[in-house]
Amino acid sequence: MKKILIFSLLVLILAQVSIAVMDGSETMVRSMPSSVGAGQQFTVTYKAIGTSGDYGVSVVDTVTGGCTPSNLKFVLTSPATTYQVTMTAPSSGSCTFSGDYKYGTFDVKLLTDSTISVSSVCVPSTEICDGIDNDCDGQIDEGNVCTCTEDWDCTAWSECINSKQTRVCTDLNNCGTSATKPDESKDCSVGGKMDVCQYFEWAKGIDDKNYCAWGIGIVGFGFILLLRFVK
Ligand SMILES: [Ca+2]
Ligand SMILES: [Ca+2]
Repeated sequence: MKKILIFSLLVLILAQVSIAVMDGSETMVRSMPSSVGAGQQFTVTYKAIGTSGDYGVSVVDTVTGGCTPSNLKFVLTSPATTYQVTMTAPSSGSCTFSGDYKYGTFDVKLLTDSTISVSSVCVPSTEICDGIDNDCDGQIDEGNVCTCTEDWDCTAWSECINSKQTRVCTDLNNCGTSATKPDESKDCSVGGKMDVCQYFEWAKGIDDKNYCAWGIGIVGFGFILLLRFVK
């Protein structure tokens, strides 16, 4: 009896937890390019917003205008937050997406309608990461174009304030990552005493710690020789 009570309590707690992760305010958005060439493929992305923990959302989308497939039905479950579909455009016209979604046992909500226009011909351009077959070869975003290479451009170092110099580095390719981002701050000294190496570098207008270390080493070695000679 005691075990049954504990088990029931556990089920009740878990039920409370699973209810708590969704409150009905969750939404879903659909995104796609605004235009596509005749017969080209394009990607439609569905993104779940406001979810946390476990969830399940069923989506039904109807496509008119000749884009295929014309009926989309899927269930998106945790931990994924996006679902992508590859569509093929007709020879001309435009396609409209209209549908709805439903999180768990909450009410059905409407997706905002989306329309994509289809140009009569596919005009080849350089393949870029945009969900469209830009070069009209039948493949979307091929050639690793979605693998972004960071290209950092940094401003000059600021004046030395509170023993720190700063600068701002910007990724010209806007990858959204910072794997190769240079340092944006470094230690510095101003108005204070310079150590022997800093003085040496300042006097010579160089920035090479090895140069200074070698100098100290040579002077030290000479001093030792001198002591031996004096003996
Ligand atoms: Ca392509
Ligand atoms: Ca592309």
